[in-house]
Amino acid sequence: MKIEQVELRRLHVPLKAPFETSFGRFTFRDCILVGVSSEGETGYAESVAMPTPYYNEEMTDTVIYLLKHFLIPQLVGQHIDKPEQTAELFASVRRNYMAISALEGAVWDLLCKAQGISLSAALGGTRSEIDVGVSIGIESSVDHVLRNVTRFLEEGYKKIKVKIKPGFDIELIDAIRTRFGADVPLMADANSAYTLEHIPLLKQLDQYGLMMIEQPLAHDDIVDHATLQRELSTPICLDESIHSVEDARKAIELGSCRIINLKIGRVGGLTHTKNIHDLCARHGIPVWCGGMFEMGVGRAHNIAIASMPNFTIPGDTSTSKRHFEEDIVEPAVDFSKPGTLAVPTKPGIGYDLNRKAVEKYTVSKEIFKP
Ligand code: OSB
Ligand code: MG
Repeated sequence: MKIEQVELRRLHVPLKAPFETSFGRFTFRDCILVGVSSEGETGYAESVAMPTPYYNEEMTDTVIYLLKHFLIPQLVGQHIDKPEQTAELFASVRRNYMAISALEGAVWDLLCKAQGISLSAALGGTRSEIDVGVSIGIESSVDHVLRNVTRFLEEGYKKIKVKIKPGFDIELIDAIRTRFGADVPLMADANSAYTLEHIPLLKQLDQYGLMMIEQPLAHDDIVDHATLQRELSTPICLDESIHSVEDARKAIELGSCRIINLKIGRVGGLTHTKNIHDLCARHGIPVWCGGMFEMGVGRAHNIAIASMPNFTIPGDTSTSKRHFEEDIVEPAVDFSKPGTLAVPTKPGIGYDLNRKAVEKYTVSKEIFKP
């Protein structure tokens, strides 16, 4: 199909409650919604970049710059018949994976809609339902986190992930285990807040039977993580450090992790996500789908990838109401039964835009044609 038009919107959507990590505090979603159109169909995707360059080097403004000045001009007017062609088209761009991913994901949705198949089916998804976990931010007290854990366990979430940082770690995990018992599927995400000097402290976590510890060391490291993994019985899961299939191959070879958190935006799109998924499956490394406060369109993409066979651990693919009063898709993303999301079978991402909500939250809009 010939790509006829790309629409770029920036949306500002408040989070229900501020979310704090070791690298910053978020109060709203600064979302880019991309629509790619051809032959009367439009495919949609979101950028997952944050408003600040503290998760990785990208941020909303750099994503918009890349899209406007490099990526969209290369795509409009092109004939695209296989979704993998978009990844090839942008293969010579270094990094800027969240920008590439926003456009690439919209093309996948467009082609699936044109062919009448669901995104899950196109990716080789094998699940009709996925198990769902939740990510809980750092709070001003351990008690506050305990209250959040109670609430999300009651809602049915099947994995609890808590954010930790030095000074807000052992006591927190100890309190959760003491209150909720050893059987709660529990993990911690450090967002790179530790160094090898913390080995004695991190070893203390081994006694709590965590499913994994996510990204304890530097965002650009896979060497020290291998050293740390040799010292820990708790599996290390990498998030920030994995940007490509090559990163994943090297991390697996070095023994830097036993699990990988896959985020479509962080690795440059669905084609690369699928390739990393397949590589991990061949090496017996389970993967799960991370979250970046996606709105409904991004959530729908996440649900589709989580239906692939090696996504064997519940992801951070919580429902719309976890972070938002109102979503930009209808119906909003909600449990089919507690802790479970149904994988859509409709063409493409399987959710329709809630156009009224999209308009309400749009702060700027631009249209590109050949
Ligand atoms: O490290 O997984 C992370 C949010 C923003 C940036 C990084 C991360 C996160 C989350 C939130 O953990 C997951 C979510 O609820 O979408
Ligand atoms: Mg993480």
